Amino acid sequence: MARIDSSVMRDLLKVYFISGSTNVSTDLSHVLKQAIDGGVTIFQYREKGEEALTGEEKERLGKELKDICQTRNIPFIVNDDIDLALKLDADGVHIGQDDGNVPEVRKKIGDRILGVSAHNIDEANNALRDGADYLGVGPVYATSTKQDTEKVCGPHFIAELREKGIDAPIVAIGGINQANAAKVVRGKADGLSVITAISKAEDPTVATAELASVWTR
Ligand code: FQP
Ligand code: MG
Repeated sequence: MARIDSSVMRDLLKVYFISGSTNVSTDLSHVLKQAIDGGVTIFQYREKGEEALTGEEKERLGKELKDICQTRNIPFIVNDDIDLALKLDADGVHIGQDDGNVPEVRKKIGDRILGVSAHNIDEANNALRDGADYLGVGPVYATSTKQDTEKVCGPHFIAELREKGIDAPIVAIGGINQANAAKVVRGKADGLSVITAISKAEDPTVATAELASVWTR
C-alpha cells in the first residue's frame, strides 16, 4: 500500500459526514446508512463530549460503523483516537493541533489516510510537510458542536490558503449547511464537512443529497 493519491483524496472529501452517538437523536448506525444513501463520500467517527461512549461501548459502536462504511465502500476515519483506529483497522485518522505530533502519528498509522486541522498558513504547511493527506480548515461559520474553536474564518480563508500556495486537499468545516454550502465551494474547498446538517436532519438522505448537489450545479 502507498499513501493515498491527492486527486483521489480530493474526490473523497466532497461530502464528509462526521458524527458520534451524541450528535444524533436516534440511532447513529441508521443515520449513517441513510446518509450514505444520500451521497456521503467519507465518514469520521467522532465520539466526544460529556455523554459520549467510552471504552468497550465506544469500540463496539466504532466497529459497527466501520462495517457499514466498508460494506458501502466509503472510508472510515477515526477522530483523535489513534489506538482505536488501529484496533478497528480504520482507513484513517483525523487529528487537531493539540492531538499529538503529526510525524509520530504518521509513523503509527503507516499509509492510512491522515487528516490534520489547520487554522493558518504555518499550520497548513507544517501538517503537509509532516505527512497529512488532507487539511480540515475552519470553522468557516459559527458552530455549536465544538466549544473550544478558533475564530470563524469564513469560506474566503480557504481561497487565501490557495493563493499562498496550498494545493493539497482541503475540507471546510464549521457551521456548514444546505444554505451556505455553495459559498464554501466557491471559496475553493475540495469538500464540505458537516455534523448536524446531516445528523439532526429530519431525513438524512435528503439532507445529504442536497449538500452533494452543490458539486454538480
Ligand atoms: N476538521 C475535520 C475534518 N475534522 C475535525 N474533527 C476537525 C477539523 C477538528 O482536533 P480538532 O479537529 O480541532 O477538534 P475535535 O477533535 O474536537 O474534532 F477535516 F475532518 F473535517
Ligand atoms: Mg481532535
